[in-house]
Amino acid sequence: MPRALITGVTGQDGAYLARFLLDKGYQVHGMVRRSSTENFERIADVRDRIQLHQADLLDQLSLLRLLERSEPDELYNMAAQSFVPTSFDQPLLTGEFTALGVTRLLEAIRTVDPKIRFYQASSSEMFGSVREEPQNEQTPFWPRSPYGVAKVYGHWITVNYRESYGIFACSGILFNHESPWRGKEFVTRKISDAVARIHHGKQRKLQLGNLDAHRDWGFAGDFVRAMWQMLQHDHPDDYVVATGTKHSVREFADRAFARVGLDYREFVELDAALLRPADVHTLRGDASKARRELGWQPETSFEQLVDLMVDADLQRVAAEA
Ligand code: NAP
Ligand code: G4F
Repeated sequence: MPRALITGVTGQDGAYLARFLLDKGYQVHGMVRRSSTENFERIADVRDRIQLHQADLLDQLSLLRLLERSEPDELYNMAAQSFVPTSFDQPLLTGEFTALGVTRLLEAIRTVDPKIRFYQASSSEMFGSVREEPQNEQTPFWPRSPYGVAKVYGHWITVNYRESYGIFACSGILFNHESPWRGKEFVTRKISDAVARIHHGKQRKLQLGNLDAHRDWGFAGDFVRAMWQMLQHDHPDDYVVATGTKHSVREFADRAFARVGLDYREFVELDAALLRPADVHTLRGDASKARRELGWQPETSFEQLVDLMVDADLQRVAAEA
């Protein structure tokens, strides 16, 4: 039975990946950090099939022990401070988690078992102020936030440990991917949650920032498959994972409100406090390398994604009521 270790197993991607690997017959281990109350909602129904271990990206010794105890064949690094606005408020902590945390894991692999295959969750935020469209593996990086800068470090240290020490280390440059398990502070889930609450009379207005930002939004369930495919390939490499289409925040809101027969313009208010010191205005990825070499392609359209997120929040809010 192959063994996989997932850091960030309590997050959106960790939860989808854990289910995917369980279905593939893996023994799944998850790294969780200590908190005063457990936050295992996303893995509640598979909790008894995952072996959880406490460790923290900030604590090198805890990572060494984690690898010794879990003995993984594959390590998926999903853990990070992943919210861009927080990275402007906490740039040093973001660097510790999202950048240096990657080196700590790679050092643990070197020390405990250099044969462990490593996946790093890199990000389209690295393209930032984009140099070309669509963005592929050769497009230069120009990050626009401390988060983006930290991810550039994580990306290059992964490449460096592959080249320096022969570790099977892959960097997946994933464009935005969403789901009903997306954190509610990210714009898509903020919108789908608001639509459901407004529909059920629990909220009146929705404050948003930059409505004209464009993103290449895909479904998280599709994207975790690409992570696994990278680690099954015959050689380690870096891949862009994206749908190849982009839409604005405005378009997302338009479709989400229309799902319940409402016009977003009657509910959305602009809040300047939600604008970022520097934003990424547009992203659109070219995943042809992943399609060609891994056989990966997305299965969920933008329209299906919006609908499934709104429908899930409608159900949840109705159940809460
Ligand atoms: P998420 O929902 O915010 O989950 C982040 C996970 O990291 C959580 O499980 C969190 O644990 C954990 N974590 C944070 N700091 C930690 C620390 N110091 N030690 C241990 N665990 C820590 O993020 P996601 O959307 O699933 O994304 C997964 C990864 O992909 C992240 O690295 C993100 O930056 C990257 N990424 C995401 C996207 C996207 O569109 N979703 C695109 C490109 C790249 P708690 O539950 O305890 O907070
Ligand atoms: O949903 P967002 O917060 O995601 P963002 O900044 O693109 O980052 C996400 O995707 C990255 C991949 O490119 C990941 F690496 C990262 O970890 C994270 O998962 O914001 C998307 C856009 C931005 O341009 C933002 O300015 O939506 C705009 N926006 C407009 N109003 C808003 C809001 N974003 C948020 N969070 N909240 C708003 O009210």
